[in-house]
Formats: sequence, C-alpha cells, structure tokens
Amino acid sequence: MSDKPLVGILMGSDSDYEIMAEAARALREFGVPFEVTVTSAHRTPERTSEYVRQAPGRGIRVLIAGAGAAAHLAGVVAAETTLPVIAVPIDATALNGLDALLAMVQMPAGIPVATMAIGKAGARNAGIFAAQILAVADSSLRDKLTDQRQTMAAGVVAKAEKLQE
Ligand code: RP5
Repeated sequence: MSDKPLVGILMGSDSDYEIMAEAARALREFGVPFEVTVTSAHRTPERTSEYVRQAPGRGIRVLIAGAGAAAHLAGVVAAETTLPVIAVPIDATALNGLDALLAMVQMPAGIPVATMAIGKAGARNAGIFAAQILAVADSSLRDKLTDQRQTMAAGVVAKAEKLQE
C-alpha cells in the first residue's frame, strides 16, 4: 500500500476531533494511510470545495465527513465528487446528534452518502468501512479485515465464557 493518504477524514470543527479520532484509530489499525483536516460546509465553504476537488488528484480514494448540528458537510462534499463519502453524525447540540443524523441520512436521490451511527461507534465504523471499500482491490487489506473480525469474535466468546465462571 502506498504511503500517500488514501482516505481523507474531514470534520466541521476541531471540537469534532475527539469523536473522529476513532475513525483515524481504525484506519491506523489496518495500516491505511489517511489525512485529517477541519473544514466546514458553512464557515469555510470555499476551503471545503477546494479540498474535495483536489483530493482525487492527490490519491485520496474515500472521504469520511464528520459534523454536528445542521450537518451539511457530508452532503456538500458528496455534491463535489464521485468518490465514496462516509458520514459520521456528531452529538454536538441539545438534540444529541439526531439533528446531524437526519441531515446526513436524508440525502436527495442522486447524491449518496453512507451514513454511520451517531458518535464514536459511527466514527469507528466509518474507518472500517473505508478500509472495506479499499479492500475490494487489495487482498492483503481484506485479510486484515478478516483477522480483525476473528479477533472480535474471539473476544466475545472469551467474555461469554468468563460469565459462566
Ligand atoms: C458543526 O457544528 C461542527 O461539525 C460541530 O460539530 C458543531 C459545533 O462546532 P463548534 O461551534 O464547536 O466549532 O459545524
């Protein structure tokens, strides 16, 4: 796998980082190179647009976008590219992330985003899902994903057995 970033992790604010770090952690576990940037659909629309337009030329193959509140980032990103876009709703307001989830999941037909769960589980799954997309054309990455599933399953069995003690 190349050393150049294959996945771009975008977030609307640095306040999203604690959650979005889970996506980075998952990609690191699979050895997938990534980059992280803060860019907002509302506060920095031109920066967002420029990043997305340049991404394929720099080797980026998958984009992950995390945002809270009126979370238009993933949709705006998807509007600018045919790269796969994975959305992570962040719990940033009194609505506990439901606002972001609905904004991200209700894309109009024609501009899809793959919306994950709210918060850390969603961010981790975004990282794993990005790896799964890349694994379609990378058998060694596929093997790592299979190993991770087996490790996870073994962990569940070990915990179940411990409950029997
Ligand atoms: C969104 O607004 C960001 O993605 C963040 O989740 C939320 C709050 O941003 P800050 O006010 O903390 O910068 O655009």
